[in-house]
Amino acid sequence: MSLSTHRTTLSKFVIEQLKNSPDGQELAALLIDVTAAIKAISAIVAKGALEGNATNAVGADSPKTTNVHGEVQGPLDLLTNEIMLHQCDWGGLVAGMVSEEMEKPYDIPTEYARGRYLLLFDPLDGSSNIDFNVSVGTIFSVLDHGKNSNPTQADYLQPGSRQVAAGYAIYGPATIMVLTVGQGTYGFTLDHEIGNFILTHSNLRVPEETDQFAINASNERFWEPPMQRYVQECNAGKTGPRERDFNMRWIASMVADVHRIMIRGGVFSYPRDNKSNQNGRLRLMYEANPMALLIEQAGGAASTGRGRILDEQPQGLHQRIPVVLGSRREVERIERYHREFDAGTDKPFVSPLFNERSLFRPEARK
Ligand code: AFP
Repeated sequence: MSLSTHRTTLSKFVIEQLKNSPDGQELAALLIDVTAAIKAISAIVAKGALEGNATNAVGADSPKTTNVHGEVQGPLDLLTNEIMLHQCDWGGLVAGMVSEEMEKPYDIPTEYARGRYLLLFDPLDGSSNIDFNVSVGTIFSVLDHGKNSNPTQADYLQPGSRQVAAGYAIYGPATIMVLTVGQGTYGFTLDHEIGNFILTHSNLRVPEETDQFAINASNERFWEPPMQRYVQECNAGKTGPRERDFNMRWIASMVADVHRIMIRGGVFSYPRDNKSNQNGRLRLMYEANPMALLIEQAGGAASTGRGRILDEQPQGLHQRIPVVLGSRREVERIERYHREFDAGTDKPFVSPLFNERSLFRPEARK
């Protein structure tokens, strides 16, 4: 066991990084509360089948609840949601919270003071993977409400560029928390022996060159032509226009896929499709926005395919958004393919299925 006194804990790090920002110490205190919630979630997730409620299995006879997206909520989705709410509602730091698991924003109980921040989160992302022990995570975003009063729904609908902090925790072989307060992206590993997150990944940088992409390839027939073009070119490898071989990885747990990209580079996409929801699967406010800020702060790029995710004006708390993020050059290439498709200059890549009358054409979508 190494108990070096020189290691930087997450608490020390955020207090230091925010010491010159107005209201920075309140934000640091909120991030420390979020960290406490993440430690509790990590402990519960690590118990696996040893603890009755540490599984997401919904028995055949158990009552099933669904969240606002129509997805079945398992016991762990609900428990981790409660942990996030109750670790963060009491300290006079937040004005309100929004969770993937709740249709409406959470109102701070009347007995507690209101703070100036809005906390938005997905308490257990990738939770459909939990029962076979694949990494899952928590994703969160912090917005500034600017006043210590109850927010309206409209107060939450701020573009991601206005986030004052964002982060994710990945519950894998190690529990790692990746955080930004707008001054770079940093990673902290939970030292279970002392119960502290320790700075282990200083100033993360997404590698620019990459040979990897991450996408649910079973949806290929539902994607727009520019995304099909990108993946077909990667799959063509050395013999195709990219003149090199690519690898594909898909864990189906966004935190795990994004964390790999943070470390190894690559591009992650859940693109626009015509399957069930034109905007893909991921939620803007508590999945795409925080990941986009973390990736940009690490030198990468995050786009809808047609524009910067962080510039999107949210229309709803649980709105979905197409996501393309990771190594900057690859994201820019995919944006270019979208531009060429929209301008009709990508003819060699347009199949008869996606011709001028295609439902995917911008004019047909109006
Ligand atoms: P769950 O939290 O319902 O498991 O969803 C996970 C997720 O939102 C995201 O973490 C993955 O990238 C994506 O869904 C996987 O989606 P597919 O099941 O379509 O591969």
